[in-house]
Amino acid sequence: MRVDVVSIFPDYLAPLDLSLIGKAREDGLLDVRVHDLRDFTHDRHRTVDDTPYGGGAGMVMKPQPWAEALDHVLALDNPSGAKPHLVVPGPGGQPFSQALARRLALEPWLAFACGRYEGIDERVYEHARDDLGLEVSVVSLGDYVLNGGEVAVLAMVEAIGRLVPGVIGNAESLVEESHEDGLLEYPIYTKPSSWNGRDVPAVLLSGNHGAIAAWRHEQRLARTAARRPDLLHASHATGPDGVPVDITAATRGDVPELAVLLRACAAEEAVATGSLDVPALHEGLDEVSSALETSQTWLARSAGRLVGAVRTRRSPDAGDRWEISRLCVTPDLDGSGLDRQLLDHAEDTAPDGIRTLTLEVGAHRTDALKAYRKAGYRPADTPASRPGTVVLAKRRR
Ligand code: JDE
Repeated sequence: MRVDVVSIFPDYLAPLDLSLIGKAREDGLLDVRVHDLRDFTHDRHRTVDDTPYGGGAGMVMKPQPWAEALDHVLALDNPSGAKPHLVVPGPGGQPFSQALARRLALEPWLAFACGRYEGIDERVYEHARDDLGLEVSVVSLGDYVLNGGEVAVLAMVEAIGRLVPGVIGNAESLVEESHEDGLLEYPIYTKPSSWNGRDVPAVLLSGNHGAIAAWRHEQRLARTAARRPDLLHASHATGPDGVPVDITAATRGDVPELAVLLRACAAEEAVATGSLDVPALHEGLDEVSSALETSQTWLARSAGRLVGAVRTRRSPDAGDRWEISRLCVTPDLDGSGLDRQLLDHAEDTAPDGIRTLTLEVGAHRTDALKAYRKAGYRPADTPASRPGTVVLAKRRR
């Protein structure tokens, strides 16, 4: 793979001579060339920046040196016959990831443009795309600001370079690593088995390979849930035990998603009772939205995904009664305990002075009814507001 890097600090890229990437360069697997942007200026001060049109803080990199630097890079010998894919590190780019590294590792030729100051004149990007015919990607290492793209290029060339065939000897060492399958790595240990009063987990010394694999998978899930809940896909969810569930008050922005969840629960009830007389089935965005004004809706989210909801309000008829309704959990988390978690939350948020808690629920939901009985609810005198439901009540402790 051919790599060209343009920077006003070419020495910053010196680490590319070291370690695995340096070895790959020696072996001819990577052909890395670093260019000084100031070589493409023509004034005595070798100026690469100027003040921004429209005002604002800082300086902007001028287009002309960049255009000449790109022309120079394109004119260099290139065995692949292709044009380079131009990668510009910047905080406003698409996120760099293992998946993007894998795609870029398939390119025969990458050119990196290291910006400094506030960034590069926008016309450089347009020129590279429209006039030079390059594919241009602005890529971010993360949501923070560096002084220049050089450190980002070091990271990207290392992540991409190690994926080039031959750079890493053992293909297996690539497969098992973090981010290749969406979970973080399990904790690892080496000898001695006891060090400074700390023992290696006994299961790892047991020789029981099944138990070791199960333990490692558990560790990966727990670690990912704790450090990177955003990585946890629903397919890994084992319910509230495995994935932390966040319960927060619903706001206007939650309405579309919440309406879909409530429809799903209402549809289940309609199917179970053979009746379309299920109020939640007929509620659209407006009803769900206006319910936020007259009652409190709580949402359960697991790794960002809406997995449950419950509605509470003080009874308009009897001020000492707290009405809990629309208790709804996604089908894949049925029986996970999330239902009970939401009910507990609905009870805990009842204000002082509440004597009775009521819960209206579909009469067909026998498992749920059993669980509510266990939670202290009994059929109430209050008649159900519609067929197919029962009202349960319990005294507040
Ligand atoms: C790369 N994540 C962050 C920084 C910049 C204010 C100050 C500076 C090409 O334009 C750039 C490049 C860089 C350097 O890269 C990063 C980075 N991944 O900071 C700025 C923008 N605004 C502009």
